[in-house]
Amino acid sequence: MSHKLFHDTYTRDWMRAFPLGNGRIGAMVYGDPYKETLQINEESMWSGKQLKESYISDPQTLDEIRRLLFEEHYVEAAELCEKTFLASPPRVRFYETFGELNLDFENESEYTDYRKELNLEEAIATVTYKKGDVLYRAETFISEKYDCLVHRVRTEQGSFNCRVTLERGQDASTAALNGHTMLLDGQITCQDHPLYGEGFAGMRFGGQLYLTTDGQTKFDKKSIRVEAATEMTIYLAVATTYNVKVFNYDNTIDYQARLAETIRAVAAADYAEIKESHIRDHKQRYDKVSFTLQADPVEDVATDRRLRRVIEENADDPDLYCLYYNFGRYLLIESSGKNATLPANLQGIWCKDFTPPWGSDYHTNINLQMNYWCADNTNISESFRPLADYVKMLSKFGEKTAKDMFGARGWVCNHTSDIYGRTGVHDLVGCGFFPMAAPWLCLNLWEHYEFTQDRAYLDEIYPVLKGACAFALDYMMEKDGYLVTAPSNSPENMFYYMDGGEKKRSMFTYGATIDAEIIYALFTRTIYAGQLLGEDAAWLESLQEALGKLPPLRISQRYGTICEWIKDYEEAEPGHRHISHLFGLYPGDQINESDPVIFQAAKNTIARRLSHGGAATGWSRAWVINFFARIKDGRAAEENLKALMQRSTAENLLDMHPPFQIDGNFGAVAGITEMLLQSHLGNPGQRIVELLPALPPTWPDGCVKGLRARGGFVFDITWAAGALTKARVTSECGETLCMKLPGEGVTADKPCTIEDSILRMQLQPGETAELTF
Ligand code: FUC
Repeated sequence: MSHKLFHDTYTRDWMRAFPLGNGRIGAMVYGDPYKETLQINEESMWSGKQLKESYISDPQTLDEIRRLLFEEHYVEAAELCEKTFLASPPRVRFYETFGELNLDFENESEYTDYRKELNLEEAIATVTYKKGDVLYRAETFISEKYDCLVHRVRTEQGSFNCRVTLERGQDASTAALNGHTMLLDGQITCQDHPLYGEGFAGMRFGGQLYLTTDGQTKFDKKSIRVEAATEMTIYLAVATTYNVKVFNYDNTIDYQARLAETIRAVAAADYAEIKESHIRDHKQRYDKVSFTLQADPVEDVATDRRLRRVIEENADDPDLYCLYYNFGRYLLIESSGKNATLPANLQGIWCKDFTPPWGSDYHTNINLQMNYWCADNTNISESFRPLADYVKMLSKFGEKTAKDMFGARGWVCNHTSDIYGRTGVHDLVGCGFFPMAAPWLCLNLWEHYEFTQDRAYLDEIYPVLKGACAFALDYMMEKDGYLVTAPSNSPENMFYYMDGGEKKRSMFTYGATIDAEIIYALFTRTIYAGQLLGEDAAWLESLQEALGKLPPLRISQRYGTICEWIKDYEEAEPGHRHISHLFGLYPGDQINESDPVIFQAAKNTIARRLSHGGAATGWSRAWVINFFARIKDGRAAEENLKALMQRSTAENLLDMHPPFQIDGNFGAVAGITEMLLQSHLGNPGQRIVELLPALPPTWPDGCVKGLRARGGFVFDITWAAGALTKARVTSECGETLCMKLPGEGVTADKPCTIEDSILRMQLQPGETAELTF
């Protein structure tokens, strides 16, 4: 039930700072008792701009590449592809920091009684300490309603002096206009770079700070000095010239007027109301789920110390999982809910750098998709919206790429993108050539429908799904009687193969297993969607026909694992972090108990990867938790969750790839959810819900409220001594509930039928039923 992260010691380290957000604006609160820093982000602060990617691909070259691939001259095919298909410029630019709000307290006295806390229920960070007798208390939050950051410091038993500055380090200037107002104004410089393209002056941005205090204020060019104060409140508004509706910035946008308007509104409001509305808006989302594993949650031990106990002493701390879970949901609300218009990137919205790892961009060969695995099932569907809008928009850009590059219909994107609509092949063709990114993103879109059953939304996304199918149909080629993707890779692993008696290594191939799994999922969902909407009957037939020609899952003769590629190649890295060939196990559903042979091969696949050091990155470990949940091995799922804590979690509970990468946080929340409730079996029209499918022995008693199943059912589940005791289900949409029972002896307070351990119940929208086990 824990809802508070806290530290009682201070070290200046961004990976110990606490994140706040309102979807659009982010802040990391350091909690420094001398020079407090709030590192600020704004979701659209990206270098780059909308540009025309160039490549020299043409249909003849593609034919030649395919010929080389089908003759298994993979290295040669990759070389030709690198020369022709790689986009120029080959890389996307970066998401970057907005800057810092610094508060220099000019008091070097020793501090005592230190506590820095992040209250997840209220989305407020507080820092308290004493210097001598003077008690300092600071609180920070980011208001959705007023769309700005709010920071208040108060002292008791004495006053404080403080110098306030806005700093960015490059591309901006700051000016204090008077003792209350400070401005930051800037323009992102994009340097000339062979990988990122020509240099130019990019997006404009600005910040306006407004300060009130009961003390005296002075100002110089770049700072406001507050003296003899016992209270100081700062409001900070930030804005850029980015326009999400056109996927570009427009430097004619009057962002300064927007800043002035934001400050005018918040300055006129009452602090108590600003704070109350903030808490109310936040709780409305956050409170939808609660998760308890321990009757007496650990409240008095600092989060970093708890984590260290798990790491150093291998201690069991189930309540830390609850805190981690709550924190993960919180992160998605704060980075993609509320005022967000763009999806959460590799670091959500929290990024302190100008050139962050992997550009803090959108990686679409798993990372962006993983960010949203916990959106609907943990009942924060609203935070999915930015991804839906993003993919819809990206698909427009991807249509041109599909046509120009492949002469294909529909739309495509590859393994990285940005906020400017880049959809070509980036970085290197081995990993960068990943046209399955588009269908995979479409499956995220589809999942949102399955959970919400929102027909208007389905209408909206159906063309995007259709476009991804159209591309896949055109892209696949017939080879040995099967429809295969070519070129293809299994992100981002390599394999050995023989070419003319020589052993070679390649990432580039045709028909990687993941491609067929993604296309299987995409086509089956699109057929269902089309039928539901009564559209495209004949065309849906062609999808059905293509489904019959996809290569089947194969089992390795050597290892009994699922083959990662169309042939039983030896992996170059048997412990590779990507376990792409198990897409069909999770997030797909193609691999399940109905085929025990394949199911066993999937288990062998996980075992082989792990025995070779797999799951070494945070996100990979998070994926493995989901796999074990799907194979109903609660013990192994929990062991991997623990390993995630031990190896890939920082003292502020952010995921470490390493370095910080947020997908592991979100993937793990999805994994925990999957341990408690599954609803992927059956078919899109009638899913089967299963409660506590992978409960670990270390979680004998517990309760989770508010989890969402596909079909629009919200569950509160209670268990004791390792067995389900009660479930309360509310139907949101009036679908028929279909639920797999754990055993005999269930009673329900609403009419139902039970046949072959499957309970069926018809509920009206909004109606609730109680089940006792
Ligand atoms: C993929 C992964 C890496 C990293 C990067 C952002 O390419 O293979 O591990 O997560 O995305």
